[in-house]
Amino acid sequence: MKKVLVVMGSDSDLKVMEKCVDRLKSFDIPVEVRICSAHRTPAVAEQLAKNAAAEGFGVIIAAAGKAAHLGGVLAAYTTLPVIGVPMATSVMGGMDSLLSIVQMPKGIPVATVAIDGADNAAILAAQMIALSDEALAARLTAFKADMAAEVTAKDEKVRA
Ligand code: RP5
Repeated sequence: MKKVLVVMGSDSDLKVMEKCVDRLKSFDIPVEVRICSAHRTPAVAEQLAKNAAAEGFGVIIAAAGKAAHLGGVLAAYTTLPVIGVPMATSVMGGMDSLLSIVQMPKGIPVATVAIDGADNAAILAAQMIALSDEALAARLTAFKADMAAEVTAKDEKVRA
């Protein structure tokens, strides 16, 4: 199975991104976590992205805050899909991160989830990997059925 590379700009992003890593692991997807900054360690970012496909990764998830260019820089050096996770920030609440990630120039997309959307980034990555993995696709189908059952149970409770 293809692996998922989870990169974040700072260890201060780890607390939020643990949800992403945990969700990927819950689907039995192999995951590697790295701290790498588009601005402080740009050469490392370049190498990570350039080597990712050859190292067996199928998707890259990039979390960053403020001037959040990490996902865009990684996407510049690979044809693997890159999912961006904007981190909430103290000054602008994460709108700075969101706009930095989502407003990519034509030709270099970064699939952007919600501010602090770590869980959805993992699920979207799993759906991408599942395109060529039937067993994982079945696990995703079961995951959706469980979510539906939870909502139905709550609906039945309020209607009782
Ligand atoms: C970004 O700036 C990081 O991704 C983090 O979200 C934010 C703060 O980073 P630190 O000051 O904690 O290194 O680069």
